[in-house]
Amino acid sequence: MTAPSPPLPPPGQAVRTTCPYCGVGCGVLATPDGQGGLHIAGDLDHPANRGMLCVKGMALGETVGTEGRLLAPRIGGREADWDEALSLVAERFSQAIERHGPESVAFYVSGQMLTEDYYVANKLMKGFIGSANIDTNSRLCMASSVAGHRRAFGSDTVPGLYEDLELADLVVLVGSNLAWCHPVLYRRLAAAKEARPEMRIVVVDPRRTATCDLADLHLAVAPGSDAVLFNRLLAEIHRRGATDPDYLSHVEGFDAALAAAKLADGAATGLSEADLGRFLDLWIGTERTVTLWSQGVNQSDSGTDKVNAILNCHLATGRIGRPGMGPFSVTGQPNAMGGREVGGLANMLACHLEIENPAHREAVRAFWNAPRIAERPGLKAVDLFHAVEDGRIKALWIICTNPAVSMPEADRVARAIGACEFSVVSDLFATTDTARLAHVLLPATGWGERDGTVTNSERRISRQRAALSAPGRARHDWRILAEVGSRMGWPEPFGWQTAAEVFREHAALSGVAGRLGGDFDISDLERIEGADYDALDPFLWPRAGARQGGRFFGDGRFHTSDGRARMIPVAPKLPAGGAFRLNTGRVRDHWHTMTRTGRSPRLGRHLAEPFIEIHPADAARLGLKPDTLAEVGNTHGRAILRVLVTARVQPDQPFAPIHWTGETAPSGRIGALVEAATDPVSGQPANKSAVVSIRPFPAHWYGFALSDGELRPSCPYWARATLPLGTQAELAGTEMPADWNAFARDLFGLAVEPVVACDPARGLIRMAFLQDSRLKAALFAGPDPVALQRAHVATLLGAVSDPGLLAGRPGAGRADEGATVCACLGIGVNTIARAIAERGLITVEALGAALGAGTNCGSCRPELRSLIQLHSARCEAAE
Ligand SMILES: Nc1nc2c(c(=O)[nH]1)N[C@H]1C(S)=C(S)[C@@H](COP(=O)(O)OP(=O)(O)OC[C@H]3O[C@@H](n4cnc5c(=O)[nH]c(N)nc54)[C@H](O)[C@@H]3O)O[C@H]1N2
Ligand SMILES: Nc1nc2c(c(=O)[nH]1)N[C@H]1C(S)=C(S)[C@@H](COP(=O)(O)OP(=O)(O)OC[C@H]3O[C@@H](n4cnc5c(=O)[nH]c(N)nc54)[C@H](O)[C@@H]3O)O[C@H]1N2
Ligand code: SF4
Ligand SMILES: [Mo]
Repeated sequence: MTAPSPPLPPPGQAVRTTCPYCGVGCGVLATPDGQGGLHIAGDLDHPANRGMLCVKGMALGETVGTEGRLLAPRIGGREADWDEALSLVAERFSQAIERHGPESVAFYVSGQMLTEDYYVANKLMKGFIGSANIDTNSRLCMASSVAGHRRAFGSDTVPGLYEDLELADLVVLVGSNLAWCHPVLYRRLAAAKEARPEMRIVVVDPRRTATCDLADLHLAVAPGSDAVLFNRLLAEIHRRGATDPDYLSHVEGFDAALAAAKLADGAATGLSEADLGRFLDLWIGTERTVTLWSQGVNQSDSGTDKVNAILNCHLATGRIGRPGMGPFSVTGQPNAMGGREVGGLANMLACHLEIENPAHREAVRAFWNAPRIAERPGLKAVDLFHAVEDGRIKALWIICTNPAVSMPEADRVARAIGACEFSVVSDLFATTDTARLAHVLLPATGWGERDGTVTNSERRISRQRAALSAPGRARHDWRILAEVGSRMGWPEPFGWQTAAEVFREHAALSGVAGRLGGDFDISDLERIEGADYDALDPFLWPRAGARQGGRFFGDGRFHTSDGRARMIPVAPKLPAGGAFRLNTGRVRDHWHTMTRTGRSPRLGRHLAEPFIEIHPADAARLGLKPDTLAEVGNTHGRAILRVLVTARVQPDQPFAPIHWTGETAPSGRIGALVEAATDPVSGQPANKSAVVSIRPFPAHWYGFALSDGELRPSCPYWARATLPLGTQAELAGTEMPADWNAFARDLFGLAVEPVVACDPARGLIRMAFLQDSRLKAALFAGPDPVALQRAHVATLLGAVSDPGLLAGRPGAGRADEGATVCACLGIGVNTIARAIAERGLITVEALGAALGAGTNCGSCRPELRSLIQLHSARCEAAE
């Protein structure tokens, strides 16, 4: 049943595939090592990355394999065979539909599914079940960009290409931490600026991120004020006579948009007149301008307006769809774009067609030869889980996403899933916070095993190909969905045998859309043979025809009823001040809920526990000391986070990363703190602004533990990370354990006696568990945050016990690395700082030549640059 197509390669032969993480969509060469693992390299021939990979891509080999995988279906916790599981799912969905109608069931899917998977899910729900209750985690991610594009262009079209970033004279990054979230695109931008130093880069972000490192100007705007900034820009474009009258003949709504823009009060951005003026001069004075944005724009209760405020400026100046200029929404997930192409959102049909349009509905229904078609938009993510909570949804199927962590009001969402009459989860793991709540678990094949297509941020479709066989009884997501569709009574429409057949049908449907005037048309592939599909090279859509070079809208033709674009009047909505507004986002080396990146020791080295960045003035006022713990809470939830005091964030605007879960740090789940407020147009939640209160967590002790086996912490705070030969954990509690020996035995599940070193005067406990004089486990604890060279101690696991072990420091003559900066080569901050200060290495290249740092994947290059700035400045000051 799960025979992959094409056949798997022999060991040693590379498979060309695509990275499963961010929307850059880098080409990867994956070479099976013959033992279930993969060697990874960048694909020199892939146009997105030309051989480069970031650290997450480089570490892909550490995240595959069968360890910890869900290998067979489970029903109510017991293993079941596929036949039983699929029949049960089909029966319970059919039963709910029969008794309560098609709106009583829902799918919640993901921008990390392949296009083929997504296509099948959408066809089953919208065409055959006849409801549009299929929504996706793209609602939390791209929905405001989709809505903004549709309002302005009449279609959800990204006009530009990656090369526009390289061709531009000005790149404005709005609410995007490109250096960490789209690292290869960032490196392309950095290389372009190096080649043409006159190129200018502006970062608009309340926080000083690693991306600012490349910026000529960082605008630390007041949170949520982006629309004010772009309204101010539009008014100034007009005042200076910088509009493009020819282009404006293709645009409706200029006057109304301008009238709204003129009301903008630049002061609301919180920027100085000088900075604001510099930005206006740069933007208005530079024709080749790309404005790129991401979640700082989308994840807002006025995200769609922010998007349109940006689009208005590009439309007014005609800077769109030509080389080196245009608005550019970069997508987060590897197939966010493919999901939009198949119509995976509850308010879209397929191939960018509109659910509200009867002609579109009928065309899709007829193509599918479906008994019915969803008549109106379905429930968007937040509303969908509310409907699960109040029992309107009787059967729920969650595929390739972890909403019990990633949804706003995550505790509430988890309770709703747990209480649903019938819930199904398809995942790689049984242990995710969401999977643990489901009645039925279905084992899916993951990256490296699955086979299909994805579309990146610049509309480039690439193949993901299998290099490993499916573990256990895991099956491809599309096939699982098709089997359920067949069993629900539609064997013929769901009877595909290969992913290529699904792709052909999708391509053919896009031709129907194209004939209705749609932008997405790849119908020249509707008859692609299996072998050609297997060999398909990455390609851009549109593939041919009038849209030369793959850009849209340079010609002023849009997909609206009259072919003209729309400028939208935007009245900025500003958040109320006063409270702490918790900003949330990503770190360099982890992916979302860490179900895969959490398995890689290399990726755990950079940042190993949940934290909160807080401004020094706030920290002083709250009595929060560096490295202690803070308790962050509101009516929705509560979290305990490590305190990182830094002026990178503004006062009252702390930041916390989103990656930790019940599996890795149960008190670090940030989604639990975010209120489910949504944008009125797109339904996207405002994930960047949780109103919280903060206070010191009353820890009486802190600990650090490592083990070559299991770690079973039971204290109020713990955070776990994977080591090359085991696991480490940060620990803390409000009451000192009465018996440390008993505590350690429970923690490690070990019966052997530890070697103990205590320092009663300072209340320090140090324990090592040895076997054949090799270190099996160790615990360090005391009343203050544990000061210890963690990277060093981790190397001692499994080694013959080192005399320096219980001191927690390297022995004489061994350098102390400090926190890891270059994860690929394991080079720490102290080594780098010393090289800068003592050896006068003041370029990233010099550090690379001397230490190797930054020479592998390059993800740490922005941090290397900051360290150079910091330490060379210190040297100068000391001179
Ligand atoms: N390493 C890594 N890379 C990833 C991911 C990952 O999990 N890990 N996930 C991928 C996915 S799905 C996505 S969607 C992308 C997200 O990519 P990004 O959007 O670049 O990342 P975020 O960290 O979510 O947020 C970006 C920035 O928005 C800023 N911000 C907050 N509020 C505002 C505001 O009001 N205005 C402005 N202008 N900025 C604001 C934050 O300070 C933050 O630095 O990353 C993708 N790439
Ligand atoms: N507060 C806050 N919340 C946020 C955000 C934020 O910035 N702040 N960002 C939001 C954004 S932009 C996004 S995209 C979401 C991401 O949030 P999620 O989608 O919930 O996060 P992931 O960890 O990517 O979840 C993917 C799941 O799919 C599983 N999986 C991986 N591969 C496969 C496969 O091939 N098949 C199947 N069936 N399963 C697979 C993984 O094990 C994992 O459980 O989070 C959102 N939530
Ligand atoms: S930039 Fe990194 S995470 Fe994104 S696709 Fe490329 S290798 Fe993967
Ligand atoms: Mo995302």
